[in-house]
Formats: sequence, structure tokens, C-alpha cells
Amino acid sequence: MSLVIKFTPDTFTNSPKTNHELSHIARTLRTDVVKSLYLAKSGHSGGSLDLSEIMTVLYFNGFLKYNSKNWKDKSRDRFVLSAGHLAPILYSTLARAGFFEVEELGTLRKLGTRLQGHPGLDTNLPGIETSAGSLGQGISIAIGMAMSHKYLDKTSQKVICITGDGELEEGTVWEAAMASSNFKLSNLCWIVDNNDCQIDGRVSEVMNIYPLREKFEAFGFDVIEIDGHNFDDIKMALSKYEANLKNTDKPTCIIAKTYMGKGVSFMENKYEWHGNPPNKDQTIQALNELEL
Ligand SMILES: Cc1ncc(C[n+]2csc(CCOP(=O)(O)OP(=O)(O)O)c2C)c(N)n1
Repeated sequence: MSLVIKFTPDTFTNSPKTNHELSHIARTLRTDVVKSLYLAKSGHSGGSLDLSEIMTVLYFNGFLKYNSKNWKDKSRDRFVLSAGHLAPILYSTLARAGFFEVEELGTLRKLGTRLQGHPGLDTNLPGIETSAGSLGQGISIAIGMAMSHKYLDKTSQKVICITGDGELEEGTVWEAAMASSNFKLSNLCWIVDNNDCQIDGRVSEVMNIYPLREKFEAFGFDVIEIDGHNFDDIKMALSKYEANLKNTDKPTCIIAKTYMGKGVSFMENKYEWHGNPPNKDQTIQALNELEL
């Protein structure tokens, strides 16, 4: 069977939506991830797919404030993908939010592309707040942003950062956690993509990071545990963060239980899909399963 990859041209607004509408967007993002990784012949499928619902709510339900046509507007909220290897889901989200043309998703990881395997500031790709990929660094950059908004600009914009759970094995992450409450960064929302998978095994077996709630609480966070594929859970947790931002001095940590590869049956909950692209047959099957 021949396989011709085309990207649908749709872009989506950033305003409150029904769960049915959000689900359509999440499926579009997943389809983009599968297509762009197939064309790239390399990249990280599993974690990119499992962040689809969270990215959908962040960018397409009126939560993050941004202007994709004037994206450096100083009053924008900040989003940092500390798990930089999950760039495909970030690129798809930004394209569907109108930061750049959807067609460009077909250039992922090609020579000279703005869509590098890990986000790079040097590419000048609209919507990229920081380079990322060296695990554990992005969360500290996000903390710098939160400190600068709170203490220099004295503004209340949001700073959202997603780390992986394997990423929590980096020691620098816990220095970042300590700094978050020390500096009373209630404007910081740290989302942990808790799929219990990492590059070569289950996180609980490679280096046990649990119990997570207790650890983050000990570091002074308000911790919210959710199903990271449930739109109502995600919306509820983000609302609690908004309340924390206004009413407390506490940073927020959302531990999102997710399943690596979610949405594509043969990838689901399999750490082997951490860093592989689908081949032709797998792409056909995945696209059939995700059919919009
Ligand atoms: C400092 C550093 N060490 C190692 C790597 C290589 N690496 C990339 S992703 C990854 C596993 C990360 O696991 P997790 O955060 O759980 O991401 P997921 O498997 O869910 O995508 C590793 C070891 C890296 N990018 N940076």
C-alpha cells in the first residue's frame, strides 16, 4: 500500500471548548506527531503522543494567554517544555495555534529545518521560549522566568513547565524544586508527565522516584494528582493553579498520570516507544486508529 503524507490545514482558536471539541484537537495533534515522525524517520513518539490532551487544554481552551501573530508580546504567558525530546507535540501545537504554517511539520528533523529534534532558540521558530533537551535544565529556566515576572516585572502572568518523570532523576530538578518554594513562586505550575516510562525501562525500576506527591509536598508545593488524559481533570488542576497564583505563595505541581503512546494501540504503555518513529506499516495502522 502506498502512503502519501499530507497535513490537514486546520488551525484552532484559543477559547473555551466542549470536551468533544477538545478531543478532536487532541486527535489532530496525535495525527501530526505520527506523520511528522514517519517522515523524519527518527524521534520520540511515545511521550509526544501522551501529552496531547494536556497540550490541547493549555493552548486551545483559553488557559494560556498568547498572540501567535505577535508572539513576543511581553504580557504573554510562558510555556517551557523541559522534556525537550517531546518537541513533536510542541511543534504540532504551535502550528495548529497559528504560530507557523502547518505544512512545516513535514520538515521535522530535516537538515536546516527550524523544527530540530529538540527545540532550539537559534532556529527563531515562533513560540519557542527556550532551547531544551538536556534533561533537568528547562525547569530551572522556567523558575528564572517566574522569578523575573514576580520580582522584576511585578506581573502575574503564568509560567507552565512540563518535565518527564524519568527527568526527575536529574539532581538539578530537586534544586529547582527547593528554589520554587524558597522564592514563593506561586506563578509556577510544574506538570510532571508521569507515564512511568523512560528511555530503557519503567521509571520505577530504573531509578525509583516515588513517592512523588510526598516529595513535592516536602519541597513546599501544592500537589494535584490527575488523569492526564481526562479533560475535566486537567481543567480542574489548572483552575486550582490559577487560584494558587492569586491567593497563596505556593508553587503548584500537577502530577499527570499518563500512558506513553496513548491513542495508538501498539505503542500504549510501552517504554520501547520512548524514542522510535513508526515505520510505514505502523504509520498506516496508527493513522487508521486515529482517523478523524
Ligand atoms: C541530561 C540528559 N541526560 C540524558 C539524556 C538522554 N535522554 C533523553 S530522554 C531520556 C529519558 C527521559 O525519560 P522521561 O523524562 O520519562 O521521558 P519519556 O520517556 O516519558 O519521554 C534520556 C535519558 C538527555 N536528553 N539529557
